[in-house]
Amino acid sequence: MKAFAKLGVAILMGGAAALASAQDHQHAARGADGAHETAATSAAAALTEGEVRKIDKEAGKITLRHGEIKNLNMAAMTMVLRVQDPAMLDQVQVGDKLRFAAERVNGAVTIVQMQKAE
Ligand SMILES: [Cu+2]
Repeated sequence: MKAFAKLGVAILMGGAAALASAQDHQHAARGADGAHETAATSAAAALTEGEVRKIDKEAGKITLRHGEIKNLNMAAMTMVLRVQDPAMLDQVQVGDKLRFAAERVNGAVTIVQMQKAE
C-alpha cells in the first residue's frame, strides 16, 4: 500500500509540473503577442525553421513543416503558406530546409522573408 501511495503522489506531482509548464508557455506566448508592435522591426532575428514539403509556384504557395512561429502565436505544424513574392519559390526545392519570417497579410499567413538553411 505504501508503494502505491508514493506512486500516486509522484503522479500528482508530475501532473502539477506539466500544468505549471503549460501555464508558463501561455504566459510566454502572451508576452510575445504584447510585444508584437515593437518586435516587428526585429523580425529578422526571429526566423522560424521549416522544411519544404510542396511548392505551388502558380498559386504562390508553399507547404512547410515549420517550427513555432512566435510572432503569430503558432505552434509547430505542417501547413500551406503564401509567399510575398513568387520568385522566392525559385530558390528552394522540396526537401530543402529553410529559415523564414511570416506575417499575417489579409488574413493569410505569408512568408515575407526566406533563406535556405545549411
Ligand atoms: Cu502553421
